[in-house]
Amino acid sequence: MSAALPILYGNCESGHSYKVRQTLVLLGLAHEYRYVDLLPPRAERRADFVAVSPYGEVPVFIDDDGVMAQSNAILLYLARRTGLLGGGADLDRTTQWLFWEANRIGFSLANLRFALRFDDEDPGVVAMLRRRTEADLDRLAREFDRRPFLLGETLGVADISCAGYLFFADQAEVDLGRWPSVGAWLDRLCCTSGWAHPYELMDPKLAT
Ligand SMILES: N[C@@H](CCC(=O)N[C@@H](CS)C(=O)NCC(=O)O)C(=O)O
Repeated sequence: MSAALPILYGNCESGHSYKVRQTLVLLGLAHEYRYVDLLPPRAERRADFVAVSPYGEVPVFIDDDGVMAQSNAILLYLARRTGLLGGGADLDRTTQWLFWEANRIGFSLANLRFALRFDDEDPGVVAMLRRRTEADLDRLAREFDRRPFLLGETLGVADISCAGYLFFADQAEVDLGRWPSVGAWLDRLCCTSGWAHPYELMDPKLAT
């Protein structure tokens, strides 16, 4: 084993980076958080990141096993390696939710927020993303009408992933008050020891 800590490259506006760092924190896995400024063009970002990043995006996670990108792939890797947060007997259902998130919330709400906050708003695109976000929240609400967490009684990476971008709902002009069971689930997550809001956990001052 190398003595070097695992490295997470991320950014405070990136819900995908937040998902990984929140998982590392909840698992108690020490790591070095390296901040990547995403404003410069890809080739001009910090050189150590450009050298390792397979897709030019954050997050990127590096440990003794190598370099990994794609937030949900990293979550799956961490859950499987530790057998925790849905990585044990529930691994197949965890995988199912992570794939859902990548195609739904991680697409709809993430891009709705991006369009409204960082991009030129194309009204047609915004309307499509809003419809899709609302459908995704309807779907999540059906789960939390029946169970406290996506896998049942305990928190897993499926929850961390599906919740990640919901902490930016206000920036997407989405009122979560319409989905009270989703709000109650987010409250349960926030009560979990070690849980923190993205802007707190991803604060550049905590990074190298
Ligand atoms: N599917 C990827 C999405 C990663 C992603 O979209 N990263 C954004 C920040 S949230 C990024 O690096 N944007 C900068 C760029 O594309 O140049 C994942 O789940 O990790």
